[in-house]
Amino acid sequence: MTTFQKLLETKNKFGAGYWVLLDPDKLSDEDIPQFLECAKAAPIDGILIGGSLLVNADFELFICEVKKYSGEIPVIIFPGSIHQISKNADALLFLSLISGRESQHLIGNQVLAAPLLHRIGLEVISTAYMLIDSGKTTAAQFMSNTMPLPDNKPEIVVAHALAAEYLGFKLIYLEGGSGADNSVPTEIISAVTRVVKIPVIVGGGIKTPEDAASKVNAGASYIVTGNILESSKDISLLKSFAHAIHNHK
Ligand code: 1GP
Repeated sequence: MTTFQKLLETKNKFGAGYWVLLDPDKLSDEDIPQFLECAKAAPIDGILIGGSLLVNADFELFICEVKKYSGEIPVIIFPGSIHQISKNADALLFLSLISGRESQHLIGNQVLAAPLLHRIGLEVISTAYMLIDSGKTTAAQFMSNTMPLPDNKPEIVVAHALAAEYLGFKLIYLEGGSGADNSVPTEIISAVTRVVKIPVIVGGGIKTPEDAASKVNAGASYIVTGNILESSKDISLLKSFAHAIHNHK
């Protein structure tokens, strides 16, 4: 079974899946085993690894360390750049930043990465990545030098989502930006999921299980959290998020 099929299976089982974003610069090697014990117990359905800018950590070593303890949870690269590629992950979200008009992020980096991905045989999951305005400049906006889509114009987001589906992307990622003040509004999520058939991931600025559940009720198939677990240092929150996302009805 491919990782993509596995991700779809969790969505079919629970109605929605819970993924956690790990930033190699923020989670120390010593904390990985305990974190993953809690993640397995929660349970979470996917681990994303990546960041707009990695400064200190050794990406490859971090992936290997996480894989040692992740058990059955898929470990998926969420690349902030073409330097974030490893054959030791289970898959990679092959992102195209379709909210922007910057050719390097739409197709240039993908062309550079494709031969390497082919050589190492890593599963790729094509993902239409859209930045949604969230109240302040996020790292993803700054690093990509692109404007986010307005958060009060659902019709513009829907048009991008439809284009993504027609272009054959497997997933859509609605991104408020890591550490965003405001998460993606439920009105945007429901406008998109009413129209497109491919699964929609929502992340960025989700700080409470209740907010996560409201995104799922609006039609999100996968919820991603990152910062909240780092800032609260309370990993029992994993269970609360998983419970809210898996039992949202
Ligand atoms: C960023 O969606 C993820 O790509 C996670 O965002 O860190 O704000 O939870 P947060």
